[in-house]
Amino acid sequence: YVTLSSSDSSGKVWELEGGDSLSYFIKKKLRVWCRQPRGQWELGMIQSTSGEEAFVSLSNGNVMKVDRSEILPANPDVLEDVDDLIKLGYLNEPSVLHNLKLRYSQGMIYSKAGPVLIALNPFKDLQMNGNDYVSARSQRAMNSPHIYAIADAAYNKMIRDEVNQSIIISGESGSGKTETAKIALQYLAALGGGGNCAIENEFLQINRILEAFGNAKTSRNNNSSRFGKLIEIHFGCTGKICGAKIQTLLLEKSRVVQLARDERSYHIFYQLCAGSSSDLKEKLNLRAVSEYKYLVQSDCMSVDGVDDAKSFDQLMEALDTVRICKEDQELIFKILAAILWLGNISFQVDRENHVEVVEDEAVTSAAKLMGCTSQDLMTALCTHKIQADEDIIAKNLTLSQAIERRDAIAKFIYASLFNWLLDQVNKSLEVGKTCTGKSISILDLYGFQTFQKNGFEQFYMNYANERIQQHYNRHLFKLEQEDYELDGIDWTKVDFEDNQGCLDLFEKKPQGLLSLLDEESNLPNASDLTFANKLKHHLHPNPCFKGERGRAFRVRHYAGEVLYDTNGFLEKNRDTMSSDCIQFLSSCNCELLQLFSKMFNQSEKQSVATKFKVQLFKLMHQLESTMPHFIRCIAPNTKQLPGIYDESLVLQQLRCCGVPEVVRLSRAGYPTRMTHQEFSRRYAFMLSETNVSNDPLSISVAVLQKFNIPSEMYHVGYTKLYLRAGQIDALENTRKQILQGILGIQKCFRGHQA
Ligand code: AOV
Ligand code: MG
Repeated sequence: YVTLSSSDSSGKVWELEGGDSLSYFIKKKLRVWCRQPRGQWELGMIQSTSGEEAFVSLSNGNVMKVDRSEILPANPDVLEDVDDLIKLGYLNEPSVLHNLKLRYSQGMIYSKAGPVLIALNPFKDLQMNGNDYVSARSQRAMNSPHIYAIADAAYNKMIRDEVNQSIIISGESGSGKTETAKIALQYLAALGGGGNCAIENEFLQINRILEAFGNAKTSRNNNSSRFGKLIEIHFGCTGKICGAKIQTLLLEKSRVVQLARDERSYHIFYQLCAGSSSDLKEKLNLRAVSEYKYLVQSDCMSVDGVDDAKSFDQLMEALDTVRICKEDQELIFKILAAILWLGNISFQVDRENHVEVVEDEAVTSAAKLMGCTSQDLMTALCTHKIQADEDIIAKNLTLSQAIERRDAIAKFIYASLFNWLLDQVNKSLEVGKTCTGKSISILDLYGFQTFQKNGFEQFYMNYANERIQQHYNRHLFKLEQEDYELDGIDWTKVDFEDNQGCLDLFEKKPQGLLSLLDEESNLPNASDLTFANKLKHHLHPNPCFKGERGRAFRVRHYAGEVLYDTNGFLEKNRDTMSSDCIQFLSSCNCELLQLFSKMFNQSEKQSVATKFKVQLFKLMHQLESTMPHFIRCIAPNTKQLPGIYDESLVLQQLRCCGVPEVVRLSRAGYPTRMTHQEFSRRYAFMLSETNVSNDPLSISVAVLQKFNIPSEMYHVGYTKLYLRAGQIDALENTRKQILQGILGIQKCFRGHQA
């Protein structure tokens, strides 16, 4: 037989080993993969060999001469389309790619890689997530890989083991995380709603609100999440949903005032302009999108296939659902319109170089919407008031300072509005006091991203992805293997790409990226350039870091290298909102603005990097106490089009999540493990009374023997019982049958009594 060696750490190739293996392939006329000059793999058959070279006839009839290192074994036809990569006879890159491609072309976007669900983005509606499908799924045994099966497993485990569960969805930007999260949520709502569609509807509406205010078109994804979220669904003792809570991770607020080409600001602005009634338009003095500078700067005002006006109608309905009253809705829209008008405010410089606001419609409209006089607003934008002892000194600002101040106010108001909305949503979802059960959390963050220009936003979003990756590695590789070793299982270690080095680069104190950023942000004369130089000085040499010319630096992330430009890093990290601006907002005759300024005064004044890290750690800490289920989303192309499967793009994403390593590990490993106590508590009743001893380990062994679990399918550890894939399901089925039998007898017995 041909044996396979493991991939090297970069995951490059699986080698064909053994001296005469090629001749075996020739003799048996077996198929092989043969690497083409441009890197892609083609199926073929070896005809002859000479030294280190082989002649391979390809399926198109051509014969090519290749080095034997460029040949890999292919799977026989019967193993062409397996729903779990574990079942592949030969686990090499071309076989994995081919398998997923074949399934993708048939509309099967889900496959398993051991415990991990791989979800390829179809970029089209596959009609497989409808309501009927939900009920059909929950009734039928779930044999094929699907998000439903993952959600179902999480639900059953929560009920059975009384342990909180989590569904952790990761993948690059545009790979389908948010859609996947919605499908999981919908399924759990159907399962835990007990036939009540209200909960399903409420979740749907909440997603609408969050997406309108927190998603935007980027060059990667027309509906890109610009905030991270963790939805925690709570279930009561009977398994019914009794509430939910949404936690979020930093919203990208720079988008409100600054857009890259071909990108849009938050959907809500376009929806409001397109969909509001003429009455509302008049109240807000609202114009077309093209008249607002904040929106027009990117030259991209509409998205193919998106009807902003219709979305606005849906949004209003959603706001009703979460019980935001009409008055508050109008306040929200006023604030949004005020932000748009703020963006249109322009400045001029007088002869003494004093900056002043151009008194036009923009400033009068903004002031009116915010509930102040134009004069107040103009003063707030052009002067900086400082408290000096008893007196207040007003200092004139420069032109760039005034612009910065205008934008800071717009960003502050928008971010506060987002947080306030989230509070309202959470109030409507509130977990009842009687809810004593367990929860399932669904994590959906912003995906890993590399653009041509990568700034502060990409920096912290990619950092969050490093943390998620670490969680994934820890649970799938580290903890699993540590367990085997501790419990005395003979185990050959499976290596994986650890990203600890990169996380250290970010988090080490005092000389990690985040600490150095905070340090530099606190120095009075620091600039983005001095920050970049500081990084180069302190972080060199580090395998995950590379200083570049000028203000740039490079980080080697788990998902690839990213070149960051430090332009704007310090400013965005400080995120200052001067106290006189806050004072001004609190003086406005608008309930929400007053509330926002109060919330600001109560909040902790930390740098953005520090705040982000705290939020992220809180989320991760919460996830640590749950049993994770992993879904890896994969974007088959960057064009966001159906039917295109870019092999190298898919491959790169599969490598990032260590798919071959996960498969190898679960093939060799025991995915189910329970302590002897847990196991015996659940299954002891299935033994006849005579052979029940009190010792959990003996009970475990007795159950295994009684139900004929083959000895190679389990391992009895010191503390736990380890079972190979599929074994627990068989046992659970038997348990169900026995239980149904017992219940049947009881019913029958009661019937007789009556
Ligand atoms: P993301 O969440 O992973 O990106 P999304 O979930 O927003 O990606 O998916 C991007 C787009 O792909 C969606 O708007 C849909 O058009 C399409 N899509 C994704 N999954 C499906 C599916 N199961 N069925 C049909 N279409 C789908 V980001 O938030 O940018 O990281 O930051
Ligand atoms: Mg998303």
